[in-house]
Amino acid sequence: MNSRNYFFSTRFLVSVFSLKDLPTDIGLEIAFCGRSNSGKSSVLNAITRNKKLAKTSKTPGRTRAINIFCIDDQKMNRIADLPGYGFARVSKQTQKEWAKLITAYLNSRQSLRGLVIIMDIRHPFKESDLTLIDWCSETNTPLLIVLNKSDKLSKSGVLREVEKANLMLKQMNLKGQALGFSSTKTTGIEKLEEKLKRWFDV
Ligand SMILES: Nc1nc2c(ncn2[C@@H]2O[C@H](COP(=O)(O)OP(=O)(O)O)[C@@H](O)[C@H]2O)c(=O)[nH]1
Ligand SMILES: [Mg+2]
Repeated sequence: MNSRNYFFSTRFLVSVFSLKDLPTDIGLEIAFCGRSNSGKSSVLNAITRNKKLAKTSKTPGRTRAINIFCIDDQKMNRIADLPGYGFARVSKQTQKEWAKLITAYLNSRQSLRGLVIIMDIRHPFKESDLTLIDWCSETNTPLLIVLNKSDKLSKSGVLREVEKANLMLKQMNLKGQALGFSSTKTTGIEKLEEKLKRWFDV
C-alpha cells in the first residue's frame, strides 16, 4: 500500500463499553482522547478521508463507548477513539464511569503505542487534559497534542498557541509535541500523518 494513503482503508471494528470486549491486545493501538466536542471524531475522519467513519456531533457528550478502528489488517494497527471527558451536562455518575473506563483502558492496554490528546485550540489544557498529560509523564507514554479547530484563530494566533503548548511540554520535561490542526480545512494533516505512521512503524 502506498504509505501516503495509509489511513484510507481504515474501517470501524467495534464499539465497547467494557474492557473485556476489546479486540485482542496485540499489534499497536494509538488512543485518541480529549474533551467532548474537541473534535476527536473529526480528526479521525480527516486523516482517513472518510467523513462517515466516526460519528461527529454538535451535541457534546454523545460518545460513551471506546470505538476501535482498524487501520491496517495485516499489522493490526488500530486507533481507539476514547469517550470524551469533561462534559458538564452528563451526570456526575456517568462522568465517573467514563473516567473509570478510560483509566482502566490506559492502565491495562499493552498494545498502546501512544496518546493523541485532541484539544480545541481556543480552550487548551483543561484539568482533564492535564491529568492525561501527567499520566503520560508518569508512564513514559509517547504523547502528541493536536490543537484542533485552528481555522478559528489567525495564523499568528495558531503559532502562539502551538509555541505555548510546546514550551509547556518542555517545562514538564515531556518528550511530547504539539501540532496545530484543522479538521475542516485539513491544515497540519501531513505532520499528523507522519507522526502516527512513525508510531505505527510504517
Ligand atoms: N471549525 C471547526 N470545527 C470543528 C473542527 N473539528 C471539529 N469541529 C466541529 O466540532 C464539533 C465536535 O466535533 P466531533 O468530531 O464530534 O468532536 P468529539 O466529540 O471530540 O468527537 C462538530 O460540530 C464538528 O463539526 C475544526 O477543525 N474546525
Ligand atoms: Mg466523537
